[in-house]
Amino acid sequence: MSQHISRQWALPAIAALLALAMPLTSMAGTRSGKASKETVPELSTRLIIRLGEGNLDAPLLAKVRAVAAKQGLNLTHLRKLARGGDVLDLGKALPPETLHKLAAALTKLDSRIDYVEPDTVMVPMTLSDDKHVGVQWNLTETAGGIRLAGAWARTRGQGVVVAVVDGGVRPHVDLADNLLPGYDFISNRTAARDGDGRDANASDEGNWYTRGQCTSDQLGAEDSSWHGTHVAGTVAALANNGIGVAGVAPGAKVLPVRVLGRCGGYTSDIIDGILWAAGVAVDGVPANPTPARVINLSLGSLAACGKSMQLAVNAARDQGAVLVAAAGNSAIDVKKFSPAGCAGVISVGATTRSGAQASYSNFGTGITVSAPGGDMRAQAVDGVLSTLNSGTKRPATDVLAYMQGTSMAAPHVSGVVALMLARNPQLSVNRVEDLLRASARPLPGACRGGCGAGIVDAAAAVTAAGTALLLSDN
Ligand SMILES: [Ca+2]
Ligand SMILES: [Ca+2]
Ligand SMILES: [Ca+2]
Repeated sequence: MSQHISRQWALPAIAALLALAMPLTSMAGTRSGKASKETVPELSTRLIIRLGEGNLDAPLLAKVRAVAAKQGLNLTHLRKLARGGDVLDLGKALPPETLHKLAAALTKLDSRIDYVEPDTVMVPMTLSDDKHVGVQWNLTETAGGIRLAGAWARTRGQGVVVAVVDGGVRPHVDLADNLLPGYDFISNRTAARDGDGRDANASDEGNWYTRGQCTSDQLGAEDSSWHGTHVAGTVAALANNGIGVAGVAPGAKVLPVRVLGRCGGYTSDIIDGILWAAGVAVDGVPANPTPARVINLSLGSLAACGKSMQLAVNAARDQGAVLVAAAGNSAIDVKKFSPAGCAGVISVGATTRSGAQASYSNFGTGITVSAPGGDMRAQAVDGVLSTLNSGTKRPATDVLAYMQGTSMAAPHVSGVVALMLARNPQLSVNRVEDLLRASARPLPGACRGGCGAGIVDAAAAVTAAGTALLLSDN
């Protein structure tokens, strides 16, 4: 298997995609080292309400509406959530602190109300998006890589579905054959850019925005990131096809679940996406014909895990899905972050090419394991290379590009979990986490504040999964 890996990265193979990327060379390096976006408080127009018992009936909704009206808000009921709770729209965007106060006041309004919480906006966990072409140190190098070759000798993830709950995907030539149809859960048509609410087409339509559209403090404009395509490529880009990159689990299939559009995505859409990915029925959406065993969440917000998100995580786990979340890029304790700070989620910190904790990575006892997220401050090739699109707004041509962030670290772990489950489909959600921790290797570089059990080790994890298989057979 290892000779196949080296052939995959031979120069002629890379040259094929380099040709596609040529028009982009003038952009190289221009967006490196930019401050992370997810630390900026995002505006939300929505609340989630959940009752301890019964349904949100018209009289209770009227009471809630009356409180909102006193603050000049025209509150409306948007829809029910898949596993209890309702989404309310306030008619206008409020800063997080205002929304929290309103939620707290509404929680106390009636004894039937279990809680009201902000429908927090989550964003991708990427730091930068420079476009270059080179080698995949993250999979192979001794210092910072995940020791993939030894795992591929046993499995490439055949038969496992990995949901990428993200911004949707582009049908990149080095990825398309591993993409399932998926679904688009973005309920806001402006954010979705596809002219409607939820639909069966999970294509990424571009998440570019102009100055002042997305944040309360009027930061600058952003080009489309094609983040979901990059994350999906790290999970399962095609291997041994003579072009581009290889994913961690090229035998697995990616289920694209689109939840992030312009300005990010609402928690209410993300939790419905998570539930659907795991095989839970969601109102108004056809049943998922290919439920995922692994759910990758390279997204988040600077907010502790909310009750609605925790309930969704619990329900997905009950379906047998392993949830893997980016720890976040704010260099703070992961417990202040969601969904990485939720219980029952495999929370992934980021490491560099030399195997040290990445300076931006969140940390803490809540980190399960670490994985390559890259650090592009010195040079772009120290980032994580994967599939991307060249379009600055609308999609254009297929390219490969380096990105960095815990967004890039999480799909390494999702891929490794897919390899483990292909090796041993009987592994429980808890057993996967135990084996991942036990098989991780210590960081060869520095870590402050907690990097979990170490850098995920694909070869050791797959071996551990196989050993568990032998034991369970006895
Ligand atoms: Ca749509
Ligand atoms: Ca769509
Ligand atoms: Ca390839």
